[in-house]
Amino acid sequence: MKVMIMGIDGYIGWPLALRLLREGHEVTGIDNFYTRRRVREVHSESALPISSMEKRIAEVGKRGLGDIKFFRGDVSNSEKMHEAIKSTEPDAVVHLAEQRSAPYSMMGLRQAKETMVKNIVSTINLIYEVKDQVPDCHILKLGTMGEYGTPNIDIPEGFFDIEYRGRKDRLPFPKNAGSWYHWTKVHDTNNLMFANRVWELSVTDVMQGVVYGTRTEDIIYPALFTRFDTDEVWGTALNRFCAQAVAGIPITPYGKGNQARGFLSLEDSVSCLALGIRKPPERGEYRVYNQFDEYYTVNYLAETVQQVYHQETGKNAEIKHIENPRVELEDHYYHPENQKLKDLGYRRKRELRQEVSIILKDLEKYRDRILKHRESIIPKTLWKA
Ligand code: USQ
Repeated sequence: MKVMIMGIDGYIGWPLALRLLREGHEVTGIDNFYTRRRVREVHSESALPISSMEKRIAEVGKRGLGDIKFFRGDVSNSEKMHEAIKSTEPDAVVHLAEQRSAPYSMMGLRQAKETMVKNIVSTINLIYEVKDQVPDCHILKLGTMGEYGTPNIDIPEGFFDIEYRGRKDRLPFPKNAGSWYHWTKVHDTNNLMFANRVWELSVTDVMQGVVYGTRTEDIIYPALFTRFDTDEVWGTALNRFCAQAVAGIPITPYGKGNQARGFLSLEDSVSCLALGIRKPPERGEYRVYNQFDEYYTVNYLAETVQQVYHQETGKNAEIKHIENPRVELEDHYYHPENQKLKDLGYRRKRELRQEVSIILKDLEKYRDRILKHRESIIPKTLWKA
């Protein structure tokens, strides 16, 4: 299949490209290096060193892993989007090219607007290009589990059956996001559902949990590393906890730390996306998966990192609860479903502790890079500011 990855330079985009090449797909990528720039702005960098896209592609070619065609450009620019789709005519497009940080979107009006425009416009650009040029193309769009929020009832996969005043219907599950970023994903979902209804586009809307890990089966040596962020804006919970342990600074559950989220490893994320490509929806179908492996509380993850770190090194990592910079429930019911991917054939590859051990070992070699940017790890972005 001809697959285009929007956001090929990102944490998930790059390993997905490696996986799709190995599975024999023709891979095209587009990226404007937005995340690299924005991470530099918060005085941080990827803890694992990554080379330029040119060098990455050359490395892949040299090792005989395949050819990647690359477009440099911003997908919220409709001309760039048009050009990329026109010259590629993909069978499937994976859209990972959105501003992905909740804290970034909460910094102020400029960042909130930027997140709204980049995210919603890139998806509407893609919808129109697919409708006009490649109507049979499968759109696989990265949404987020955070679209649902933390309701006091079970979370189904996209839709649920409801009875109200004696009548029944099957409706989209109510959304209740916790940042401007997460709301943009809700708006994307609405737009994709509508595009599917009107033009019968084939869509997979992936409600993904928080991803962790340094490796996939394809990242077998450092020249193939994907980025790994540790700062308060671009780093995510478990990855940050591992970096904090390795750097000898306290692990930071926010508030009480009883807040739960769905999590999955980078390997599982890439496997699931590749599975979604291999097994597309029916023509004209809109399908939703909840893409996570297990749900955990932040405290459980902090303690797991502490225990694994002690086992591996004999050293103690400190856990220090800090005031929650976000507005979120810290004690709540959480029970999302994730049956659909299992039905398609998804099975987790490694246990949480094994994965944490791999992350810790990888980061140990780059401890100095984490420490160099230690100021950027402490939360400064406050939801209420
Ligand atoms: N948290 C801590 N300590 C930290 C960092 C985070 O306790 O040092 C807590 C947060 O308060 C939150 C939870 O961990 O309750 C998750 O936060 P996160 O920063 O790991 O993830 P989040 O901001 O929700 O966003 C990330 C990705 C985003 C993706 C989302 C999936 O950045 O792109 O959509 O995970 S989900 O969380 O399921 O919505």
